Amino acid sequence: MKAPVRVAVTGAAGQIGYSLLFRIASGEMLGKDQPVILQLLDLPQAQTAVKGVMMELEDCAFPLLAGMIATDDPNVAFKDAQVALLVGARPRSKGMERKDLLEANGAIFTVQGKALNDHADRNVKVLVVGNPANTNAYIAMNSAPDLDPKNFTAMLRLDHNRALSQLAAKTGTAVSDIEHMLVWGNHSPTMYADYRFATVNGESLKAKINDEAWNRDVFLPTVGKRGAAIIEARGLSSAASAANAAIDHIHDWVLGTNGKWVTMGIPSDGSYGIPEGVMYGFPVVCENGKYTIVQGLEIDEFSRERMNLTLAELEEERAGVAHLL
Ligand code: NAX
Repeated sequence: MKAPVRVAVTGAAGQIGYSLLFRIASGEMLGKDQPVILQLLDLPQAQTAVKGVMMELEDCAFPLLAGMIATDDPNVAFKDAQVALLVGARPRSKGMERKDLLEANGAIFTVQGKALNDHADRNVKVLVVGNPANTNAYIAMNSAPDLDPKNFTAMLRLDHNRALSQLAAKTGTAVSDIEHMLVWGNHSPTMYADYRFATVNGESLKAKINDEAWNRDVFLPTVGKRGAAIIEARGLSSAASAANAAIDHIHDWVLGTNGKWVTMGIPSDGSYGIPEGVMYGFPVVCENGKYTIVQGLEIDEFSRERMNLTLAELEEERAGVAHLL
């Protein structure tokens, strides 16, 4: 039996937490032979609800669940954590300005970044889901000077998966037959889902669709505004699909993608002209617990425009939190 992996999850009493924890405990994230210990963080007023979730986790009698704790202290939650899923964040309330939202989340992610810095395993893999995910990840990364910046990532996988399913529907193909699709930039409606290099069963997807107006006027807005469409239909924000994307992200980062491209929000190394350190969605492949940016893709004029637009938004958010770091 392998030694258990310590997985910290914040926002454990929330909607995404409720979809996520059971799948982690059943082995879907780290493998069916990998025991896990769950270290659950939520606010003091949510501790009773976390206890309820833990009771349900117990009642599943998962063979791979080797232990769990609940706490409202990030220093406890992140102790020796090897994977940290930062889901809990301050939602935007009515009348709240973007600036106030950044400020409120800045307060959370500076503290959590420092707690990771001081207590987590030195190779901890951090995924930030809580919005604004890229900027929250950027704040956490910059609050953890002793950890490798590469260990901090933001979730673009939901956008990636949403784009895949739209493309499969458009072309009447299976999601699993589509390869080399990617998403650039911020997890926000400005993201740029790019299928110029995508193939379906080896054939060019772009050639198959052959409709630039559809790309611009239907596909990109549909993927970009999918979160809002789900809130409109369900009365609640996407939770199960977000949890699923988080599972995919960590699964692929830890266990590898076998050459398949996936999208991760990662600190830029300057590739594709994206300034170093910006937490930006890139196409990557993963192997041996490490991701590598797919290089050499040609950037045409339309793509550069879209990549710059989403970059400008991230730069603006970055400037908005600069005083916190
Ligand atoms: P919920 O409001 O259901 O749950 C959030 C939980 O986080 C609550 O239990 C709350 O008490 C807790 N929390 C708040 N501040 C905390 C802190 N400082 N430390 C620990 N826990 C804290 O939201 P849910 O639907 O689960 O969504 C969670 C976050 O994911 C939100 O920020 C949401 O915007 C974001 N999303 C991100 C997505 C992505 O693709 N990156 C997609 C889905 C989702 O919208």
